Amino acid sequence: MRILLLAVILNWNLLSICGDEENKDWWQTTVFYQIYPRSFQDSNGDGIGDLKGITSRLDHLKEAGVGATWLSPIFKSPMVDFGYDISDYLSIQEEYGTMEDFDELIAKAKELGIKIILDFVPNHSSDKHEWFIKSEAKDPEYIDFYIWHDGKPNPDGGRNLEPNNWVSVFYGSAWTWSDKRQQYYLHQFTKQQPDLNYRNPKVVERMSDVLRFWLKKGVYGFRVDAINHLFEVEDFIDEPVNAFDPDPKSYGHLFHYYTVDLNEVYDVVYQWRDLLDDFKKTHGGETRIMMTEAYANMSFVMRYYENDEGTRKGSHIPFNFLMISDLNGDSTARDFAHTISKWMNYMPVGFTANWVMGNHDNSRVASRYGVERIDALNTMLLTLGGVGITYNGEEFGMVDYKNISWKDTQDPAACNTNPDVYQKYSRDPERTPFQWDNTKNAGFSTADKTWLPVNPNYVDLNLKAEKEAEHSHFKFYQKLTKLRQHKTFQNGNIKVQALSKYVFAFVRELRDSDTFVVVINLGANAEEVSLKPFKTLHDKLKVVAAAPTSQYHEGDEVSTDDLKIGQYDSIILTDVNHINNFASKCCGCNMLLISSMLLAWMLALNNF
Ligand SMILES: *[C@@H]1O[C@H](CO)[C@@H](O)[C@H](O)[C@H]1NC(C)=O
Ligand SMILES: *[C@@H]1O[C@H](CO)[C@@H](O)[C@H](O)[C@H]1NC(C)=O
Ligand SMILES: CC(=O)N[C@H]1CO[C@H](CO)[C@@H](O)[C@@H]1O
Repeated sequence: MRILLLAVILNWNLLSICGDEENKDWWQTTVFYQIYPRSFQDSNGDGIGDLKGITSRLDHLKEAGVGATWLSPIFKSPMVDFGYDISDYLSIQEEYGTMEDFDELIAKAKELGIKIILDFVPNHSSDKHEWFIKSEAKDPEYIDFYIWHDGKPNPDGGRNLEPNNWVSVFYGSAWTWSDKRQQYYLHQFTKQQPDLNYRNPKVVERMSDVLRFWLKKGVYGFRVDAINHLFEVEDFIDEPVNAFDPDPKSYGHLFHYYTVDLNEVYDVVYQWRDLLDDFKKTHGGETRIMMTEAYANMSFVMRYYENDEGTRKGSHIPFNFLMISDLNGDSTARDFAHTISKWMNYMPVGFTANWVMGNHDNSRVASRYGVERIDALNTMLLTLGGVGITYNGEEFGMVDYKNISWKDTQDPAACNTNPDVYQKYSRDPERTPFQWDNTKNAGFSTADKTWLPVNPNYVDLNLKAEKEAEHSHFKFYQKLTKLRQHKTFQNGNIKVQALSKYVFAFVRELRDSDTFVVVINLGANAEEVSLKPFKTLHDKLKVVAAAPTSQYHEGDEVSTDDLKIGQYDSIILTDVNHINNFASKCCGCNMLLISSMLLAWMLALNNF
């Protein structure tokens, strides 16, 4: 009897392994779309995008096949760093609209089934935030809300010297003297962005209140900004010098061992994850998520998923910046295959991959990889599996606008430098207004002057034109967001292989489901490749999607052995037979067989 029970349990367990569809949570298969509100849509003609503008354009996200959007900061701010310097975490910046506009945005998004994620900037506030003003005035409640330091005694007499050699990400010293408090305060970004002190539990608690406030408003989570900068060492020692960058004011001049990626960071992330999970428990509804921004190495990034012991969970989506940091237009197919595998290999088992191709801090895909590779990158983004993250405009191939004069330059990372070198530092080229159509200001605004100039190429390159064309980047993007709803793309595993210097492919397969092969040619020459290295494919494959410039069309049959692929082409193929050849058609039957054999074996062992 005991043995029989054991056999039944065993059988049950084995059967459950064969279940071919995992129950994925909404965020695990969604395309996230980053909106840069200042440049998305202006509704009141002041040349600056706003919330009403976003609400009026949400249909576009729906049409593109996007499921959620994260908005760069919309909170009250003196706009020194375009909203990344927040002076009130709980109210909306006037030029973006009102709290009512925000509620309307949430309501419209809900109607369309699009989830709103907000940018959360915990590292620092604005120097105009009430907390900082009170901290500077030594109000006892706020006295330790920021990182204050007396500095080092000055051998020549006079005001103390800066505490150490730390520099700001945006160039120059990370310390600014406060005449009022007669102390230095730390700022890892501009001097108008004083760093909050997370060693003070009151700060953590206040910021948790901020999260709860917006969750109650109906947002589905947060994209957490510059998270790895949250803590600095307590003894404020000098950072070691990197001889390759001789300019002592430049961020590259130091190795940042004491100001980023400290162990303490993760604990706060795990606490905020608990907060999100608790919120769901208390208030019901779907999972609220956290996406974290940290430009760090693999060991550090992976710890955002969970702690080393696997006992605490953190970020649902620790941004995968490998496509930005490790690859560019010169990368070969082997580089791509290696980089894709790198993330998959480092990621702890059971977690969800994500792919970030661009954002408001980096050159656009078309400018980093070349306009010829826009479709290739969108193909990867949407078929590699897990979460895809698109920066607004990339869905139809917007390019950087590099011709912005010193006078028109807005980005503090550039304005902090000088007219000779600013272009090297400026993030304005990827932040220019969204190109909706070929009317005035690309349909972005009716103003005579927009906050950043509109790229003059909008006359030809705009969303409307791409919607009207028979083949376009945008139409291909739509095709891909539809295709990725297939259960193989959602749940299947991935095998990636470089087939030549410029051509690589990956197979997506899942037991009892269609197999897909994605083939990408990054090079300027047509090639013939064999897909035989993927041993599970049949001899004939069928095209299910092809890039707009492809020689192929949906339904074309191709040979696995000898596949012609045009320059810069991306195609998606499926087995003609439409059923995975290695999977058993009757998983349950097999398991029944195995377990009866086991049972027989046990019975024999027990000498029944
Ligand atoms: C990341 O950096 C840390 C500290 O510099 C180092 O100990 C670790 O080995 C690095 N990990 C990887 C994957 O490079
Ligand atoms: C760059 O911008 C200036 C005006 O700001 C314009 O006169 C010039 O033609 C532009 N150059 C290019 C290459 O677009
Ligand atoms: C990479 C980076 O610095 N991203 C953001 C980090 O925070 C600063 C200041 O808040 C922003 O300016 C960046 O966009």
